[in-house]
Amino acid sequence: MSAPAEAVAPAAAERDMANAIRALAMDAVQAANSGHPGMPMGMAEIAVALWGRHLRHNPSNPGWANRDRFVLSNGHGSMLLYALLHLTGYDLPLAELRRFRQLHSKTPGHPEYGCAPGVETTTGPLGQGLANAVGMAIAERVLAAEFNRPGCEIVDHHTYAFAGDGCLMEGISHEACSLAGTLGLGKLIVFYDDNGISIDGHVEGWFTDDTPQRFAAYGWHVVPGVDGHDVAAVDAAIRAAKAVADRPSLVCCKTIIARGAPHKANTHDAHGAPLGAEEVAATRAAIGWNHPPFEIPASVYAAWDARARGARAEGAWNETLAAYAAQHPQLAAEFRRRAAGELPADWAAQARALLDEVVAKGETIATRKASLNAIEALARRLPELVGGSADLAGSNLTLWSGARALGRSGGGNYLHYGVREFGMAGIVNGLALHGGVIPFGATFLVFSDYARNALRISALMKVRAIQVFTHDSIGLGEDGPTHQPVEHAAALRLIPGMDVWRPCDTVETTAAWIAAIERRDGPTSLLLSRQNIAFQPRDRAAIDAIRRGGYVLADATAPQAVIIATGSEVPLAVGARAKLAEAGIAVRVVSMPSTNVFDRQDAAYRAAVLPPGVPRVAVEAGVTDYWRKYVGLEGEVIGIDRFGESAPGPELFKFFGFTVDNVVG
Ligand SMILES: Cc1ncc(C[n+]2csc(CCOP(=O)(O)OP(=O)(O)O)c2C)c(N)n1
Ligand SMILES: [Mg+2]
Repeated sequence: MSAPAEAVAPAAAERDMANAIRALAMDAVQAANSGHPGMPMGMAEIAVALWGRHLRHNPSNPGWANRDRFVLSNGHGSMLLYALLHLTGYDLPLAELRRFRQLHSKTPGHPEYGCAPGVETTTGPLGQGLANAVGMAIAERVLAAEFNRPGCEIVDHHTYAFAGDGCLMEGISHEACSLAGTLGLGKLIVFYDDNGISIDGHVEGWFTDDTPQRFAAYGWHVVPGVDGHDVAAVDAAIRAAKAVADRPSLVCCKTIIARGAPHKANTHDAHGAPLGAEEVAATRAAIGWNHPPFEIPASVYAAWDARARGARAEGAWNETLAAYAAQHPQLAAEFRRRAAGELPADWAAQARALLDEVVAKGETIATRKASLNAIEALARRLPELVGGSADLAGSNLTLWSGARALGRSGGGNYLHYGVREFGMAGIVNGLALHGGVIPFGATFLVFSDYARNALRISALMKVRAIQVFTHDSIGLGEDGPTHQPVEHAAALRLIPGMDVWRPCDTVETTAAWIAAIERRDGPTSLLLSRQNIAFQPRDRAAIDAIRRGGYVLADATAPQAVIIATGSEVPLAVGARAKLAEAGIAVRVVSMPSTNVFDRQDAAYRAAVLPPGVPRVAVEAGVTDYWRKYVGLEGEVIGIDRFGESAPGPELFKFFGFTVDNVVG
C-alpha cells in the first residue's frame, strides 16, 4: 500500500495554511472582479488535510506516473486548485494567480487540462470530474494488475476528488459512482462539500437526498458527518477511507461556504461573485490574516512546500522501478512505453501489415464488424487497449476474443459500462488522462448526444479518447426514428478537435482505427454501420490517401461532376458513376470518411481532390446543411432533413431516396 501519511504540521501552521487559500481565493476573485470565492474558502481545511497530510505528488514533476490523482470536480472553485498548486511548489507563479481569468493566463476561469501544471483534468461542467476520477481509478487498477509483481508495486496510487452539491445533483454522478461501487474501486476517495448551498440558494428546495445512504446503496464506504473545518477530523476520515481497500469512499464534509467572511459566509452570494472590498477587508480581520493581497509569509510557504517530500516520494518509487526493471526488464520497458503514451517501436510496419491484410481479404461486411476485426488485431498488438460498451457489446461489436471484463477485483481490459453513456464518456476521458491505457467506449450513434458534453471536453482537453458509435443511420432499420441518427454525424463534426470517421468498408474502417490510435492530441468518433457495405477495390495511392480524410476513390478523365459520399452511401456514388459513364458523363467519386481530417490537409491537396469549378454532389444519410460547405449553394446534397421511419433498412434507403437512380438524377 501507499506510504504512510506525512508528518503533521502544528495546528497554528495548518490554520495559516487554510487561510492562505482563503486569502488567495478571495483576492484573486476580487482582482478579476469575477469568479467563485465561496467554495475554496469553504474547502480550505479539507484541502489542508488532503494536500498537506496525504497527497503523494511531486510538484517538480507533475507527470510522475505513480502520483496520486486529484480531481476538482466542482471546478468553479478553481482558485482552490490554483492556490494549492502555487503553494505546494508547482510552476505556477504568483503572477499567474494575479492574472486569474485573464486572457492566456495559466489560471482560466475553470481548471483546464494542459494549462497549469498539476491540473489533471478540465472541470467546470459539474459531475464530469467524478466520472474522470472513476476512470483514473480504473486505470490504476488495470495497470496495477498488469504490471505489479510481488514486492514491486510500481502502480499504487490513490485518486481523490472534491465534489459539491452540484456534482451530486448531476445525473452523471449516479452513473459513474454506481459503477465505481460495483467495481469496488477502493483507491477512489471522494470528498463531498456538503455546504447546503448552490447558486439559487439553500438547497432544501431542490436537493434533499440522503447522500450517505445513496452512496452506501451504491456499495461505497461512507464516512458521514465529518466537520469539514476540522483538519484532524478530515484527516481521520481519510485514514479510514484509505483503510478500506475494497470499496470507494465518500467523505461527507459539513462545511460553510465562504467560511471566514463575516457577512457572506453561508450565503449563495459567496458562490460565484467577488466578496467586495469591504467584505474582503472584514474577512481579513475576522480570520486574522494581516497580509496584503498576494503576499504569503515565508513560513506559510514553507509549511505548504511539497517539493522535497515529493522528490523523496518519487525517488523512492524510482528505486522500486529500478529494482523491478532488474527483475523484469521487458515488463519495465513496456511500462515505460505505456506510461509515455508511445506506440510500439514497430507500430508503423504493424499498422501497414494490418491494413494490407484487410485489403487482401476484400470482405463485404458491416463496418461495425470490420471494426471488431480491427479491434481484434489491434488488441493483439496494443495491450493498452481498454474497451467497453454501454450495454451494447453484441450490437456495437466491441467484445474481442481477448477481452477480459474488469470485475470487483483484479484487472481486465474491458468495461461493461452498463446503460450509462455519459458516465462512460467521462470515464473514458479519465482513463485517457491517467495514461498507460488507450480507452474506447461504445454505444449507438443516436445516443452520442447523451454523452455529448464529455465528448466535447475530450476535444477541449485534446486526449486520445475513442468512441465506437454504431448503427450510424436510418440503415439500422426497424428500431425506427428514436434509434436512427440523422443530425449526429454533423453535430459531432462540429465539435472543434473531434475527428469523426464514417468509413465505407473494411479498409477505411481499419484505416480509421489506425488514425484514432495514432492520434495523440485529440479524440476520435468512429461511425459504423449495422448493415453490410460493399468492399471497394482501390489502388495503393488511394489506400494511402485514406488517412487524409477524403480522397479520390474512383476517377474519370476531365470529370464533369464530383460525387462526395461517406460510409454506406459510397457504393451508391460508385454505382451512379458507372451508370453516368454509360451515358457518356464523366464523374469522379470522392470518399470522405473524415471531413475533419480532410479539412486539415493543405489547400493544394484539397483542391486536387475537389477541383474548383467542377459541380459537386454530396450523398450522406443525414442532415444536408453540413455538406453545403463542400458543395456550395449551387451543388446538390442528397440527405435526410427529417426523422426516420420504422421499417427494414433497405426499404428505408429506397424511401428516403438513397438509390443509384436518385443519385444519377
Ligand atoms: C453541468 C453544469 N450545470 C450548471 C453549471 C453552473 N453552475 C456552476 S456552480 C453551480 C452550483 C453548484 O453548487 P455546488 O456544487 O453546491 O457549489 P457551491 O456553491 O457549494 O460551491 C452551477 C449550477 C455547471 N457549471 N455545470
Ligand atoms: Mg454547495
